[in-house]
Amino acid sequence: MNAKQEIKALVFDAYGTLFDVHSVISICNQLFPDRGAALSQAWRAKQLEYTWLRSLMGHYEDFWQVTESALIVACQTLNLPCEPARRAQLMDAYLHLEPYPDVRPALTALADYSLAILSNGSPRMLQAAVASAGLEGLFSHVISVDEAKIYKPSPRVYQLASQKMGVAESAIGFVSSNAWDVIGAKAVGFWTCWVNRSNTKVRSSASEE
Ligand code: 2OP
Repeated sequence: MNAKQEIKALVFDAYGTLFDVHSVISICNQLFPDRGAALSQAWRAKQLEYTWLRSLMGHYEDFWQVTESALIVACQTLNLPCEPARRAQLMDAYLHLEPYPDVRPALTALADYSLAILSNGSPRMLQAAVASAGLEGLFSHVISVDEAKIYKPSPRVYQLASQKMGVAESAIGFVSSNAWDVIGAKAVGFWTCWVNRSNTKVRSSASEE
């Protein structure tokens, strides 16, 4: 069977795939002129690093706490003063991330499938982001890793989607812009779709070298 015949449910990653994590650049620039892009990059990199470290160490803290710790360290690294009032403003931006312009048309076109989100985000963060982007009602499930108390790419996270949706791994198509997330989903038997949002150049085979 091919993917089109077999896939019953489509499961989307949230941050970087549906929601643009770098939409925080404008508020970062307001607070730290001309440093917005650098802060956003450092913030996201630390955020992901901390999820992987926490999973390996077996010390789960939810994504809100991880995101705040990452912000503090990113600011320190860039020598940007980030007292509690500024920190609160920046953290609040994470609840109102902009959706990519293709998200609503794509989800609407795929409405014949069961659609879900599977994300590192805490339930409160995901609810806020979905509501702020006007995407409420489009998903049958919004699933947070918080139920498994471990981050992607742990197999337990992807299996959570299969369990919650009542759909076999082999009947799920997983969509993410994060290549490592796609690889994690593939490892448990999902069909996968990598959304190359950063226009990364890829070679399809060694023979092209
Ligand atoms: C997410 O789980 C990996 O940040 C990404 O939403």
